[in-house]
Amino acid sequence: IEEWMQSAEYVTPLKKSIVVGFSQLGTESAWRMANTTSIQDAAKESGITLVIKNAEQSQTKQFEAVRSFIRQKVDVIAIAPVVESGWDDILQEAKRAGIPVIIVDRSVDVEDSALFVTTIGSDFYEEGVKAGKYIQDRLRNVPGTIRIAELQGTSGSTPSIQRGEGFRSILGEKNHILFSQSAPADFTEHKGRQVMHGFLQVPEEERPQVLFAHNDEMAFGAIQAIQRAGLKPGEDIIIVSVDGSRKALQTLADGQINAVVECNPLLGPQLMQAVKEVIAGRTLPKRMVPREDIFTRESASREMLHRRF
Ligand code: GZL
Ligand code: ZN
Repeated sequence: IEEWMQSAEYVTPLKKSIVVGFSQLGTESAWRMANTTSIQDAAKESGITLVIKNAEQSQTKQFEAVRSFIRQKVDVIAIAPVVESGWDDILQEAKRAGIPVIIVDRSVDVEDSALFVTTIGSDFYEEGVKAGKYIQDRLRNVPGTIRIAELQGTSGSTPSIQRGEGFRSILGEKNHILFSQSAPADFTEHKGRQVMHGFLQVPEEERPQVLFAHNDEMAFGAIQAIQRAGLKPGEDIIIVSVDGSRKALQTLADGQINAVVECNPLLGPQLMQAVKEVIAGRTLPKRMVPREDIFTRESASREMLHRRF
C-alpha cells in the first residue's frame, strides 16, 4: 500500500468542504441573533462552508435565497421559515435540483413531508403549556374573572400558533378565565410596546391582570407601556414570556417579569451533525427537539451564570 501511495496513480482526494446555504428569517430578537451565531460557529467548527442570507421577515426573500442556493449548487439547503404556509413549490424546486433541505427552528406546513429531510426546532406547544401551567398555579386562589392579554408573535409562524394553542390547552376552557385581548406584535419590542399600549386604553375594571408575551422582546416593550400607564409590571400585571435571553432573566430577577419559558436558540451543532449525516446518506428522524426549561425568580440568577445569549 505504501508503494502504491507513493506512485503517481494515488491522488490525494481533495477534501471538498461541504457547502450549506442557510436562509435565516431575520434579526428581530436576541433569540434570532443567538440562533445565527450558533449556526455560524458550528459550521466553522465542522469545517463546513456556510452561505447565510437574512430575509428580514420576508418569505419572498427566503424563496429568492433558496433559488440562489440552487443556482450555486450547494450541498444542503437549511431554512428557518418565517411562516408555515407557502413552501411546497420552492421545496419542489430544491428536490428537482437534487439538493436535500433541512428545516431549522420553525416548521413548514407542506403536503409532502418528503420535501424536507428533518425539522430541528423546539416544541412550541409545550412552551405554551408551560406558560399556561405557571399562570394556572399563580392564580389558583385568585377569586373572580381573570382577564388575560396575549402578545402573539408573527401571524402564521409555528411558535405563535403553537404557543397560543398550548397556553389555551391549559387555561382556555376555564369559565373564570377571559382572554380579553390578543393581537400579533411580530416578536419585536417596538410592536410589543405599541400593542400593549392599546390593550391598556380600557377602563380600570377591564384591564388585563395577566400578560402572555410569545417572546422576551415583546415583553420588554409591554413593560415600558405598563410603566407609562402608571402600573407595576410583575405586580399589577403578571407577565410570562418565552425565549430566556440574559436580559429577560435579569428582568425576571428584578421582578418585572414573573416567569420565562426557555426556548433554545443553540441549534447549530445539531444542524451541522444532521448535514454530515445527510451527506453520508444516512436517514434522519423527521423531527429533532432541543431540551428546554422554565425559569422563575428563584432560578433566574443561577441560570444567568451559564446563559449563552
Ligand atoms: C422560536 C423562534 C422565535 C423566538 C423569537 O424558536 O422562532 O422567533 O421565540 C424569534 O424571539 O423572533
Ligand atoms: Zn441552563
